[in-house]
Amino acid sequence: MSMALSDRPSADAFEAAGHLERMNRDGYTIIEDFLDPATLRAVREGLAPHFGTHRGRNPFEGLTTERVYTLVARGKVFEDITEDPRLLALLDAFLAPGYLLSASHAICIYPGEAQQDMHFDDSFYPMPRPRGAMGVTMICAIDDFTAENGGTAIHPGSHLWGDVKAELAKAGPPISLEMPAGACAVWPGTLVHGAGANRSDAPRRAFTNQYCPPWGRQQENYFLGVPQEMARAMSPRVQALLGYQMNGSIMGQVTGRHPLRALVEGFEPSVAREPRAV
Ligand SMILES: O=C(O)CCC(=O)C(=O)O
Repeated sequence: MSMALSDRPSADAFEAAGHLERMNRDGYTIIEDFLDPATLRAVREGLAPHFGTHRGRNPFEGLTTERVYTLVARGKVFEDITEDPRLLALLDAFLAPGYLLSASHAICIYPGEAQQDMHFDDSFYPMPRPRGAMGVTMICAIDDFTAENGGTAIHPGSHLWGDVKAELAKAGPPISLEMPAGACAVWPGTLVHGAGANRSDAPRRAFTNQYCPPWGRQQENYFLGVPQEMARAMSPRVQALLGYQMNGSIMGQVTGRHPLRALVEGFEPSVAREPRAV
């Protein structure tokens, strides 16, 4: 189920300034009413068939945690959230125009899971810290986040840290991100955090979208992961967020043409038709 156009959230009544102030000062902000009850229900229903089939493959994914990747292509509700105007208003302040969706997945932390290693989400862009954010993360609670069930462990203010290892060694314990189901937290990719340990007797479900600069490599390869017929049916903004856009006049071209041409029905790369050396 997806929202009717008229019910879609708008950025008009959204107080971006307060959120941006908190992101800059504390390294994160919480949008309490991010999902209305109908959208939260649609998210739960959309994810139900995917949960319960596997576990993470290493301690970072979480050996008692389940992840469902490429969420943006798993339902209209996830597409709509990916281009939510309130979220885009915050992204606009941190990332250059033409920013991309880098990762989109659901995370279910089962009881007994240990705390994930502390990390920051744009660490794979190897520019020294302290620095501005190269990415922005949104994590949305599908179940209430509590200190017991794995609410994300975060170090407020750590987005300003230089040497993360040295700072972690002298930092006190992290705080737990506690928020109700349907709320989301947004932070610059420099915030030091990790999924919390789940000491409760119920799973903690969430989903997260990460965004990166227009010149950055995305974590997920959406050209291969999202079938072209699905991408063709997405909104122009979501197509652009997946990478069907140019950055300047060169980056993103497909054999010298705009990448949106690759979404035209029947598209075949020109090299498939043209002479080829032996
Ligand atoms: O699930 C969470 O609370 C955070 C997960 C996380 O930070 C990650 O997997 O990179």
